Order: sequence, then structure tokens, then C-alpha cells
Amino acid sequence: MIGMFKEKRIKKSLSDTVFGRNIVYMHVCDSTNELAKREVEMPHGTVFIADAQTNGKGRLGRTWESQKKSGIYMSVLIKDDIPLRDIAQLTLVAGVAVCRALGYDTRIKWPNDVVIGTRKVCGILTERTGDAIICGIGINVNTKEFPPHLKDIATSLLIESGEKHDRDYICALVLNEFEILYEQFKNGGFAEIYGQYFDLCVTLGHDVVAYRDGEEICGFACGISPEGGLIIDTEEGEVTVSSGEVSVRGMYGYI
Ligand code: BT5
Repeated sequence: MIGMFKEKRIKKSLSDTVFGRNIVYMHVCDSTNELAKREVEMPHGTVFIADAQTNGKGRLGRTWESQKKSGIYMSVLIKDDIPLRDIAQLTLVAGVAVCRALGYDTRIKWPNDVVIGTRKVCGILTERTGDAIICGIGINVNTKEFPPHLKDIATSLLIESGEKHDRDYICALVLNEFEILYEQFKNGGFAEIYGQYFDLCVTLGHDVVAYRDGEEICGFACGISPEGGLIIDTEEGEVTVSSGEVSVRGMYGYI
């Protein structure tokens, strides 16, 4: 059924997991990440989900287009002892989880864009508030059309497959995969996920430019560091950039 999110339907497809055991659903909210921040007293694993966002947020002050009932806008509240420096890695873990859940030959444009071909189908924004971490995931599911400024860079499962998808079911699949990978990450660190991330990352092997505090770092994306940073081979040697501080573009296109 395509319509509003149904908590029961999401729960039906969930494994016996913590992520999503408690679901806070709203028709509309400003941003599920902001909602999670306001409701930070909720238990670990609570998932905040909305049919539409009026102020969907991307990284570095950007916006996330959040059309009504066409996408998944959800945030997972994580209350564990994750060191501050590992938050960026959690975004990478979530990216791998989304790829595993969606299939469709999804790949990752470093650090956090899940793409099909050269277009973005999902974005992830991880934030910290006090001791809690909020991992926000936006997935374009049944979006028919994007506004002009996104036409060339965004896609949806509907556009790619010609079919509408059940958002509740996809939500549950993503949460199941995320929790499995999260447990591995928590116990063994990013090393547990590194291989999968590396294999999924389409940025590698491309000429890229990273923008860091007004500075441009141009070079060949040649590797992922053990911490999840992107290693760029520049004229001055190798530079590793971390996801919290840069945005990256392909020199000859989006990837
Ligand atoms: C992201 O930022 O990709 C993180 C997006 C996170 C969205 C989720 S939805 C649930 C939770 N609540 C929130 O408020 N946010 C999270 P970034 O890497 O900065 O990419 C943002 C850029 O992606 C924009 O500047 C646009 O170019 C593009 N964009 C915006 N909306 C898009 C969409 N629906 N599909 C594809 N691309 C989009």
C-alpha cells in the first residue's frame, strides 16, 4: 500500500531489533533530525519518521528536498558510547546499510551519497546532541519528479524501476541492515565495514575536487583511509580529507 507510514507495517517487517522498536511518526515535521533532538530523552534506537519535512536538512547547511509521501525521512536516535571522532564513520556505516537494503545496484559517492548510476537516491546526515547521536536518512522512493535544480543529480526508486515501492517495507529493511552493521561497527570499529564500503564507493578512481574552508584540493581519489577519510593524490602528495569538513565533486561531473 502506498500512503502514509504505518507503524505496525514497519514493525511487522522488522527483525527482533532495537532500531525501530519505538517509532515516533508524524505526518509533517520540520526535520526528523530536529525532532529527534527535541525528543532526545526517548530510548536508544527510537526512530523518528515523517511523511514530509518542511525544513529537511543536508550537511553543511544545505537542504534536503522532502516531498510529501514520496520519500523516507527518518532519524535513528543512538545512545551508546560512540566516541566523537567516530560519528563520521557512522554515516558511512548507514550508507552501506542503505545499499544493502535497496539493492538496485546502489553505490556510494564518498562520503554519504547513495547513488544509482550518477544520480543520488539517498542522503545521510549524522549529528550529535549531548551524548546522543542522530542518524538521519532520506531516501527518494516514489518521487516522480524533482525540482529543476535537482533534475540532473537526483533519482528515485520509482524513476529507476518504473514501479512504486512500499515505504514501510523499505524502512524496515534499512533499519534491519543498519542495526546489523551498527553492532559490528560498535564491537569491531570501522574495520568491520571497511571492505564493503570500499567495494561500494564509486568515487575511487575518479579525479575529484574537495572544498575545505574555501580551499580546493584537486587530485585523484585513490583510497579510503582506515578511519573512512578519502585519500586524494594531489600534486603535493597524498591528502586525506574527512567527511565532516569537505564536499567533493567529480572534476568532470557529479561523481
Ligand atoms: C545529505 O546532505 O545528503 C544529507 C541528507 C539527509 C536527509 C535526511 S531526511 C531525514 C533527516 N532529517 C533531515 O532534516 N535530514 C535527514 P548533503 O550531502 O549536504 O546533500 C545535500 C544536497 O543534495 C543538496 O544541496 C542538493 O544538491 C541535493 N539534494 C537535496 N535534496 C535531494 C533529494 N531529495 N534527492 C537527491 N538529492 C537531493
